[in-house]
Amino acid sequence: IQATLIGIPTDVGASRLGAAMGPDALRVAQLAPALERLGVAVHDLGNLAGPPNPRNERDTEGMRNLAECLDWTQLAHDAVLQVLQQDRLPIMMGGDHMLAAGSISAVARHCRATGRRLRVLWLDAHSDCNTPQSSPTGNMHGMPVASLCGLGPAALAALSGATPALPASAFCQIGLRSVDESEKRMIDELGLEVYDMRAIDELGMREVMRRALTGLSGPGSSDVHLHLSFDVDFLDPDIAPGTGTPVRGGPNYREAQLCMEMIADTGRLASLDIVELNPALDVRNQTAELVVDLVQSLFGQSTLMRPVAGAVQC
Ligand code: DIR
Ligand code: MN
Ligand code: MN
Ligand code: MN
Repeated sequence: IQATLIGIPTDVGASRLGAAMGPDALRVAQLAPALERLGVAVHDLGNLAGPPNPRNERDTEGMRNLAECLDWTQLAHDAVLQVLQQDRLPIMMGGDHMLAAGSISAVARHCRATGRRLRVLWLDAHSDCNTPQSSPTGNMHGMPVASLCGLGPAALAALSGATPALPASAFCQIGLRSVDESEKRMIDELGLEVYDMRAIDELGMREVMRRALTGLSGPGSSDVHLHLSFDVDFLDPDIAPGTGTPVRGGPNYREAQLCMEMIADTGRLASLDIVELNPALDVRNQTAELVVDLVQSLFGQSTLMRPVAGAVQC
């Protein structure tokens, strides 16, 4: 595998400052060498340069910093598309989760152009499917899923060259435990596939991931592009304090490892967002180090030798 790291140092979509330092925290935690030890050839593009955070109040449409979010998502889109066209695996080092509206738009555009089927796994404590009208905060990082599904500002929703960028059925959300009332209705309306924390409690991470990854391994699945959008607040705050909107009751270390290992087993991972890491709130970079550890599992690190694309079958 050849991977390209793209630093996307923005916090214009969040309410708290600090996620803009995420890319460097991941570098300090040795993300690139960790991947290289697994045989991944890594190139670090450095950081994209976008607008600073003006910390605006909500505009009349209900959004904060829309102009800056548009700039950052366009930058992310363009950089990701270029990497995909080089047949390399882009790893987006965020930055707040709004950037996924840009990265996934590029992935959707690339899949359309190359006739691939897109599956998006969204690991998050939140559903991020608010619209400007429904959002209780106006923070754009709570809106990328709605935007990718064609809702909200047209310029943002059209980034991929088609609106919606992808069908809602392409998404699978895992780990949710903080969902606004408006988002509950939206999940229903869009028909999003969701495994919330209660599902993980009742079914276990193994069964949740087996269901989430159905159709992604074995013959007939080689045309699937699997995108992972990994919001660090997916993880329990006890192990991952370095994030802006922590919510207790998330997956523990072993559950998170199993999640990543089962994704790796499919052999279909083709692009990755790492978002909402906030070093200003972290403890001695432990969250960045944990993320690097988990990303190693995502790229095939395992205790024993394991077969790829088959281990998931029960
Ligand atoms: C809340 C929080 N649902 C919002 N969202 C967060 O502002 O829309 N997403 N923190 O990651
Ligand atoms: Mn390609
Ligand atoms: Mn979140
Ligand atoms: Mn998120």
